Amino acid sequence: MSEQQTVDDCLFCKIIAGQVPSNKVYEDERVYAFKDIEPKAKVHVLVVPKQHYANIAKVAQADPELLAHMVEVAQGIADQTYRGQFRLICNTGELAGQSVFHAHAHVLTGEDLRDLPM
Ligand code: IU
Repeated sequence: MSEQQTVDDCLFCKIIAGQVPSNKVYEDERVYAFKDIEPKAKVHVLVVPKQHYANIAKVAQADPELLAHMVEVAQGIADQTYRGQFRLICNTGELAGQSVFHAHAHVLTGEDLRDLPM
């Protein structure tokens, strides 16, 4: 897939393109990050690659540097909100709980998460 490729019926491609509104918290050439509409923690942000991949394993396979960059962005969000500490979740596949099939990492932070179930 080319750098610019999007998938027409993909919600996250539409959010990245600005066709669907979102609460953006960060953006650069490779990733877009926005607040999850159903937050599971005080800070719940989705870090999404701009290029469409079906899941995080595909990102790792095709572009490991992009995966590393997503983690770096998650760290930056946690640095600004909760002393650099965060939980990173990447549901991979329907049976794992993935419901949007454009790769994303859930960044949970902003509070003590030790009692929050996985
Ligand atoms: P999942 O790991 O694929 O289940 O995560 C998808 C997330 O996308 C989930 O936490 C939803 O609340 C979130 N989300 C959103 O932020 N905005 C939307 O319009 C939709 C889902 I649909």
